[in-house]
Amino acid sequence: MRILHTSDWHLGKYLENQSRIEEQEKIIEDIIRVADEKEVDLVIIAGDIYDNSNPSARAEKLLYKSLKSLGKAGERVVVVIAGNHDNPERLMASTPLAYEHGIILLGSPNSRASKGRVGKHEILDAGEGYMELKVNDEKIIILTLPYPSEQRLNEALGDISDEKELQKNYSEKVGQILSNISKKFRPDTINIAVSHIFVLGGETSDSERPLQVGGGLTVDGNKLSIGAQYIALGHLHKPQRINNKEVKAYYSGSPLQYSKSEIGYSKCVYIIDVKAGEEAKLEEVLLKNRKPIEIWRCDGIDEAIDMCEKNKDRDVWAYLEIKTDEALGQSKIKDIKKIKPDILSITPIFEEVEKDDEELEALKEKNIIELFREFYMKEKKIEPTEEFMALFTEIAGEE
Ligand SMILES: [Mn+2]
Repeated sequence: MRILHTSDWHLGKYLENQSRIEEQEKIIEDIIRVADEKEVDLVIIAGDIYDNSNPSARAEKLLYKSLKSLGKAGERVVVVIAGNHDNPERLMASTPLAYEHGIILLGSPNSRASKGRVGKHEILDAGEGYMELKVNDEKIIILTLPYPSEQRLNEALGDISDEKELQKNYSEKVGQILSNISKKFRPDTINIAVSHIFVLGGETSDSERPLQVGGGLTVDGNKLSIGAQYIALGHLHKPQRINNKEVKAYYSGSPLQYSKSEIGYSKCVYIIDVKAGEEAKLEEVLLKNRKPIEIWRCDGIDEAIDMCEKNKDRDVWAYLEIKTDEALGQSKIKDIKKIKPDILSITPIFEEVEKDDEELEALKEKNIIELFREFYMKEKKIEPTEEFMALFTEIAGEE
């Protein structure tokens, strides 16, 4: 069986108030072309389909159109799970229309597919967190763990009355669910899993919303050691294998650069060839970057205007950083954006005044109270009051 693994489409996402929907339309056309050319049997989209829980009509239309093309009138099966950006119920709402197109949508860890026809194929068995499919004469068991928020995780674990069970941490609970459902794996079937989780040690970028404030919802890679031939993951936007040699689990990454921290590498989808009882083979198919994000560093406003003139016909997004010793006026900013509307932001970089050794020595001599008094006078242009200084002294913990 040949599988295409993609994730983190983030349909409807904006970058610094600029819509990316046209780029998304094009990149998904590319992914559909890869699926066709490679004659893929099964497509997995591992979460973060939309960028937020209330997607625009245009984003929804793009998803439906894309899934329909990927399903190819039921010739292919498409499995979609929710990520932390998706609303699980919303994602599953089109289920009544989906099955005959070969599309299975799963929102929560305890969501289940329906047995029976899916496009031209069949779901032989299904329960919470797993399904057995018959795709063109091959049988495959897919464990499905859509984004497990702590609440959804506890719901999936069912009635936990035991205090000890409740005390288990996130990673242990995810491990427990995976190990439970992995009992469905059989030697005569292809055995894979799909989830949207953050595995410890993964390399992050600036466009993933942390799964939880403080980033507590991480899973130890060892918990994924469940006998799957391949685990298709979503959440991290850089394509990567998880940091565990025993487990064949990959993040496909997002198909587009969604932040400037994603400039230094290519985006891709994975094609996996897998048979029952054999090791899965993986191929990385690179995606074309039609509109890269760039950072332009310019020495002064004139050089910045020059840079925009030179690049105005190139299809790129640009962050503009301008070395300057004065604030940039609104009219200058307007001028720049007129030349190159795809400037994402303009940041003035004020040069640090170099301090000579003598000045540094003098600074060392001063205590924090004196330094604060000088700083205050420089900023406010007046002497701080005695009360104010007393308050600062108290906070600073000095005599
Ligand atoms: Mn994401």
